[in-house]
Amino acid sequence: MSALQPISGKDHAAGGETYDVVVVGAGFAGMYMLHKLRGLGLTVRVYEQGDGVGGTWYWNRYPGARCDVESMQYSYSFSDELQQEWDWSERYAPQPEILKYANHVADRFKLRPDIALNTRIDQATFDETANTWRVTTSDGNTVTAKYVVLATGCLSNARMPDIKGLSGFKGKVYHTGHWPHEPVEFTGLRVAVIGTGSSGIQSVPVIAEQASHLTVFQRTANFSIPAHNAPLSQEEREAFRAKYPEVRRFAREETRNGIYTEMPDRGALDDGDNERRTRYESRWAYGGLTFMAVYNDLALNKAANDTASDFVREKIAEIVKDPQTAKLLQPNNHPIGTKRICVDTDYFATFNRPNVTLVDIRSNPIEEILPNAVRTAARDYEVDALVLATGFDAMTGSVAKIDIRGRNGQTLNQKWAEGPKTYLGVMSAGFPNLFIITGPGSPSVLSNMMVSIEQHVDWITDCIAHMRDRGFEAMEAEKQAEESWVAHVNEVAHTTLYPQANSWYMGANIPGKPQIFMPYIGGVGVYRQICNNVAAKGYEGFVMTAVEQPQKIAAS
Ligand code: NA7
Repeated sequence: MSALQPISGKDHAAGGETYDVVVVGAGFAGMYMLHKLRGLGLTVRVYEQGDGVGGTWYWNRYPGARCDVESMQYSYSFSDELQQEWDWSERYAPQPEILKYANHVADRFKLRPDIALNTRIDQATFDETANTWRVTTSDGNTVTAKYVVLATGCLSNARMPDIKGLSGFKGKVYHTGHWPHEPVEFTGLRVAVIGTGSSGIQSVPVIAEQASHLTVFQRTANFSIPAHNAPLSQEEREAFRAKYPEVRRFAREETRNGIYTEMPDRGALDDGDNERRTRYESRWAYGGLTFMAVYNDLALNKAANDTASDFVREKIAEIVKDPQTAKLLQPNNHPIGTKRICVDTDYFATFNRPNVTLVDIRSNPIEEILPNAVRTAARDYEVDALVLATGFDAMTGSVAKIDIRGRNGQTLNQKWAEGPKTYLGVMSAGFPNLFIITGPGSPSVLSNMMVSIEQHVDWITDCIAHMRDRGFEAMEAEKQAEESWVAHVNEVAHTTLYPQANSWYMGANIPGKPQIFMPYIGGVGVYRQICNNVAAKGYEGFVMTAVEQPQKIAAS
């Protein structure tokens, strides 16, 4: 008999329900995890703090929010019926359409009955005697589960900047990562956007069309490539669908970032100036994240990277009419691609509008927010509304908000005080039966998240089935395996240019956060192979334990 029979019912000791698995978060990771675990016949409860499914696409509903991976690829591949029947309207779907897709998936696979909305998980404590987790929800209930899966998302913990006077601002204050569900109207208002990462870059052109005046406060100029977004025709969709088997296989197995694209076979310095320029022009005209795939050494070799960085800087100077504004918009403190490259629609051209002003807060920092203005060292800018596009406590922020206690009462926050430590990004030693989807130490945010989510969910499902079939009660990463993996993740990161940027990949956007390169940069295909090999070797680097058999008493 398997050790893990489907269980559900009252746990009298805890006073709450008992499940095989508790999943935290009902974004794309949590929903697929639920679907797969149901396939094993397990009882699952998903807890979601929002009042709807969709995770990051539920919260990030700021003007202009859309995906930076093409929608035909930023979508589930696990169900061919789903990928054949869903019609994406544009090359890069806007946020409302992605949220609609998430809701469609929830309905189509009848996921909702097992998802508790408006419920935050506050605490999870491992019971070493029972090999189970006691999970406490924000409404004060405690449930018990053999496994907990953290599907909490990597960019889900919006970060409010610590700016003096912010709470005393008299107008409306919005954070792009926590946008209200009610319509927001900027018509006739003087608006400030603080922050020029992806969220700022996507929202600025849209807000500029509504506001009477828009002031953009920029601390760091970012590289952005035009999306060249456009409606998808039925023929384009059909053509793409016809090649789905190969697209999906290639994205999973052969790529670094989970995006089906041409693989570069040469370095930037292998071409002369004219040939290089032609290639960059052609990728610029194509648009999007795959700009970095022109050459195979842009993330590795500074001289190679400089050629791409210079090209984009020149493009900015061509687009922006005022030379001083153009200069400020040209990124100059990090190699292109070492902060997540942005994908925009008319971002740089927006600064040619008479109602848009760019303020460089690197040379003139914001000193405080007054009730009606943003005060920099140089002057005050009167505004009626503030948009904070200041990003997230990425990768670890949402996990850190839960009080997770593993063996010997150690908290995950204590263990990760000097930076996240995981084995393969899926488990942390000392926290048995606790899985993380797209956690630090996995390709995660460096990839098409859909590809990485599906890979982790499939791997975790296989792992739980393996344990069930062999009667294992607990699974845990070995400390030694974890240490080697953490060292490997770090070592690979430092063979690239990525650590040269003060990015959220490094935790550098959060004061006091340890600066460790968090995602695994070895590539999606390579990583998948490593995970598959680990599983094939009986989950090498993990310890699995069976329940202790009662001692037989010798018959007298
Ligand atoms: P990002 O990429 O972290 O961008 C945040 C921006 O806000 C960035 O320009 C920051 O400047 C700026 N920032 C942060 N704190 C402050 C303060 N206190 N004062 C002024 N400016 C500040 O977040 P996004 O939401 O745009 O994008 C996150 C990801 O979502 C993106 O990569 C895509 O994958 C989707 P800094 O660079 O730190 O100088």
